[in-house]
Amino acid sequence: MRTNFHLSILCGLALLTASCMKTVTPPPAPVLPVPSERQLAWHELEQYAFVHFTTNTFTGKEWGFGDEKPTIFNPTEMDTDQWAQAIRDAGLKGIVLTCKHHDGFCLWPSLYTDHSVKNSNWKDGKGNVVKEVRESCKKYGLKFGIYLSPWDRNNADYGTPSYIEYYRNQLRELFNDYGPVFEMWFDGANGGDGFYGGANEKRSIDRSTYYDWPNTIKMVQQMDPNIVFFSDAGPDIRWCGNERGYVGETNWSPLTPDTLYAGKPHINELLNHGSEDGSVWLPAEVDVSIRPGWFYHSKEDSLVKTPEKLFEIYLNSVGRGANLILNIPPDQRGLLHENDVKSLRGWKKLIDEAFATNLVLGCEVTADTYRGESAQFAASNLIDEDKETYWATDDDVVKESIKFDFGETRLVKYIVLQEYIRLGQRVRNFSIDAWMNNSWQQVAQATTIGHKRIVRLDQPIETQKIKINIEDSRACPVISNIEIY
Ligand code: FUL
Repeated sequence: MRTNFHLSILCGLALLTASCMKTVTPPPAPVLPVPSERQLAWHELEQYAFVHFTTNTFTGKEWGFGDEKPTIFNPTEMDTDQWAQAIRDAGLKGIVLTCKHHDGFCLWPSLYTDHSVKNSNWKDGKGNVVKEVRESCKKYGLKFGIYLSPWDRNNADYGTPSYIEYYRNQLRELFNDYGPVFEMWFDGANGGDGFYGGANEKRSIDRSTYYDWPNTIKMVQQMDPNIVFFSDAGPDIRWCGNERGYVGETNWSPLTPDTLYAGKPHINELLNHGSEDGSVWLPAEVDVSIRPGWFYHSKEDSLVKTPEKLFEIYLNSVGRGANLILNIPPDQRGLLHENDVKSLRGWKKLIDEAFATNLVLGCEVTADTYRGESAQFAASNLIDEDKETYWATDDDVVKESIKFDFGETRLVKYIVLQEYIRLGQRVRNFSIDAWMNNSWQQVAQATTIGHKRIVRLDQPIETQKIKINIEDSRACPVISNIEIY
């Protein structure tokens, strides 16, 4: 009796296991390349501030020659809390500070040079902008990033091997005293002429070998393993190829770094679009200033970008799967100017208004097919507000539609889509239909999705149903999130 009982339990278990095995559908295989954990964390930030501040703020220049007297740096009402608060209130997630720009002037009292705040009149030479910004970032919940210009027009050794040691010593000071650092910005600008300790000459370097980047990067990674590096060509984040505030409408995060070298024809186009068959994950960052210049100049007070322009930049950067680094330069008082703060506020208001009511929450969502007909890959994952769950199709399905029914007529203007990029970037093209006059009518067409795509319809439309058609994909589509506003 006991044996029979055991036997039937065993049989039951075996049957259950067999039936479970039959219904488990494996997730899609990744389409390479895929982002690293560090890059995934960076994608989530989406937007942060750039702050350009140095002697240029006081001389009116954009590129200081390197012969500026440190005493000229003298902000009168310096308040980094004011910067951090305005930046946080605008929805930006961090600050990347120009700790040293091309003029070589250091915003912290570096032990390795006299060309710094320690020889300025500001706070009798006892001030430290890097430290103050670091502390304000902490106070306002912002990440902190470092820009340290490789080109140094002040340093007498620039162009010789000893300058590389100088540069690395400064990185050690910054990372040891002001970390953790979320992003390091290596600027590709190398103009040639400069003060260079009084030599007043033109110095050329071989960009590909002089800085010995692989070893510098290794050194920084040892100090801060979570850092991501930005430069024209990565290794973690790439430049978007312009400083006007947009990445390509088609924007692939993959790119093959071997195809990137200065002087290559159409390089900026390549940076702007990435490449579908790229060998590494190298997502784009869009760097743009709220003013015409990177540094504050009072003559540009009336030329601050409007909230509407900033909103367009947002759609053309974050809305195309890139991150946005928006420069807001402090003025001679050491404050973000009233006009800039006003624009930031207006911009945040536009974003909040545009994305106020997500119409998909609680609505009916269906896809004609989903992977293995398993709930794990059903369309409901698109609207569960969990970015770790996703809708996916069977491996041989690269063209499929998803339908949303709001149950009543609603006004639609924006559609937000996100791929589950842990498994690679896949979608090549998609279109959007709206149910109007008893039929589906195409209202938009777009190409890549990646981390995020925001489609703005030409006109807001009244409709009860929206259909998203994935038209073509490198492999079965894997979408984690859709929002409709
Ligand atoms: C450029 C620099 O030359 C500009 O001054 C600015 O810092 C910008 C972000 O990068 O390459």
